[in-house]
Amino acid sequence: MRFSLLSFCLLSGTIACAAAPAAPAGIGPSGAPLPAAYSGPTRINLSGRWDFRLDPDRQGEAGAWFAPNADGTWRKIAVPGSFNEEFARRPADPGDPYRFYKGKAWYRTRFIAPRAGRAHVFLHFSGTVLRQKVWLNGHPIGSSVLPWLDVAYDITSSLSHLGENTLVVEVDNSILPEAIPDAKWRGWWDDGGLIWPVYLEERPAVRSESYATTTMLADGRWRLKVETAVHEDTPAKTDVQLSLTSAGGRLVWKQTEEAPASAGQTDLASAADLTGIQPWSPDRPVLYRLTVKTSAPGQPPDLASYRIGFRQIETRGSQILLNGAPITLRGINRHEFAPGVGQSLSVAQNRRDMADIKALGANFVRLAHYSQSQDVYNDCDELGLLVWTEMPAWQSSAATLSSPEVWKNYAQPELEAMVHQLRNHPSVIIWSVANEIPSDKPEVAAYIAKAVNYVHSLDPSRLVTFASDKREKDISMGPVDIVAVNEYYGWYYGKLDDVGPMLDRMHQEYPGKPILVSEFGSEGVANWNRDTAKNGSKDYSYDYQVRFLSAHLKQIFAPQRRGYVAGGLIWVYSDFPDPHRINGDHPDIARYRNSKGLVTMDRKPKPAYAVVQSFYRRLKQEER
Ligand code: ADA
Repeated sequence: MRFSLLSFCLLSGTIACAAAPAAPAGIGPSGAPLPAAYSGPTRINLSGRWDFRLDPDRQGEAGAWFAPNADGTWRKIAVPGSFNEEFARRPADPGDPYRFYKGKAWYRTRFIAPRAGRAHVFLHFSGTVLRQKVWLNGHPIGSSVLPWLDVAYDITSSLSHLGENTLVVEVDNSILPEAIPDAKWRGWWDDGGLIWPVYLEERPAVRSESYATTTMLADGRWRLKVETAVHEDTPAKTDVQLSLTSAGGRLVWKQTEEAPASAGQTDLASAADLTGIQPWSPDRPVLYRLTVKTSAPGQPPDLASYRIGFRQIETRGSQILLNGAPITLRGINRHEFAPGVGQSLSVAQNRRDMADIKALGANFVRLAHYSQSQDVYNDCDELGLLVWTEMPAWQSSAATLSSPEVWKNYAQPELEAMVHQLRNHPSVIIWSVANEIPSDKPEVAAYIAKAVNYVHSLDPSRLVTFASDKREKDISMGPVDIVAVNEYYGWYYGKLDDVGPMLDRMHQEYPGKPILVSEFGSEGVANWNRDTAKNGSKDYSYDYQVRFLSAHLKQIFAPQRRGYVAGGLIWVYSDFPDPHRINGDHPDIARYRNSKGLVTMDRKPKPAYAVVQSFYRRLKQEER
């Protein structure tokens, strides 16, 4: 069975997901269709209680657990969800067989297929940690090694329209030594499972398969470019009708393109110069709706509809320009995590988080360190939050990053899927290719150059960078658009006042590039008692968190640095469970969790929240 990659999907205006290369063989995007808003009800949600069993001895495949009637003891589990979260005893218990389980686990569900109406049925997994293999009715469907990304398979030929279908998925959350992420990964809790929704999407024989929308500002006018790929199972006379409407439903632009009658994929591009456009910005996040209707004789039209915004991001010397004007980025990092659900947050919880980040006075968020749920990007589009989004090369080793196999099977397909899945969100302005890697080594500099150039070739309209913790020792900054530094002066090393001078030195080294502080933060734990803390311990008090952030904000956003420091991103919005902090020299009160949040895990604001809020709001007012 053919494995398929989707590069984008939408339903009723909800951008859902996108492509994903599969299997270790390094298969590139096959150009499978993108789920879309149709004229009929074509999306079937497979969420619910599925059968589940662990496979600690890795016997499942040899024992044919994928067979529709495989016996053995299966228990029930929520999909979407994580098996580490669902079955773990809390709080973290090192003896817990589920909390720390790393390995294979099996999921099974049964469903009735839609009546045979459209030519193709695609099966989507919106997010898996870490890898998956899929069987339908006992037949192998495909596999994927791409975590936190949408993966889709064309299941048409294995699907039964007559009776029940049995879908079986093997998930493996063991960490591979050389993959992305690799064995160095300990940056956040590695909950395994089918963490985001699973659903079916029907598509006709002639359909559009990818959508890339670019907006460019030139001489006060907006140019819109829409690129689609039309797929025809067999040659057909095909029309692609594009239309753009305002939020109020007013028709702004319409154009029809003809695709040649030829089997397979044809790339189409349309462009228009438009007047009277309201640009998208954090202060006025104006959205339009683009509808792509692909029609061929004898089939219902293939209809995709999604929201776009007119905005341009670029650098000029050491400044970042949004829609032609310099912008100061008041930012914060965010993990997608909540207690009890791991990374499977509800749409409402994601929305609450993003609205709270907006209320903080921020105009910028780094979605660290992986592609988050599609609804998070939708929220950012709507609320007006600029986004830095990242591939999960978290502290990956030099060996991993310089391996041609890792590039072929993980890095390259992950970068490609990330760009294809998120490129129509106006909020996304920065692609990041790594976090805290050994960027003081030549082989890592070579990786950065390759990754940055590759992402630029996929999307020349956005900025590309990575988060470096090497500061002056970094030798990989040549190809990046922004010099991004993670710094923890006054926490892991140095003094609070060291930040500004380091930024000035970085500017001297890279006078032609904007600088962003991609992480800065200190822990804040309720009732931390400095007097009883061990000698030499860091200060985990709420007071110190306020002092730390005030000192860093003052230096990062100092008026005299505005010309070259484009902004900063606090580490982090909410506390989260952190495997780094299970053992080591962390005080008991800070074990298991990273407490650098401005809000606690259950979203209660710490004193630092109000301090940052008044700083960011003042900054915003000063800019007016
Ligand atoms: C790193 C890393 C983050 C976070 C932070 C910390 O720099 O990029 O993921 O874990 O440190 O709190 O130590």
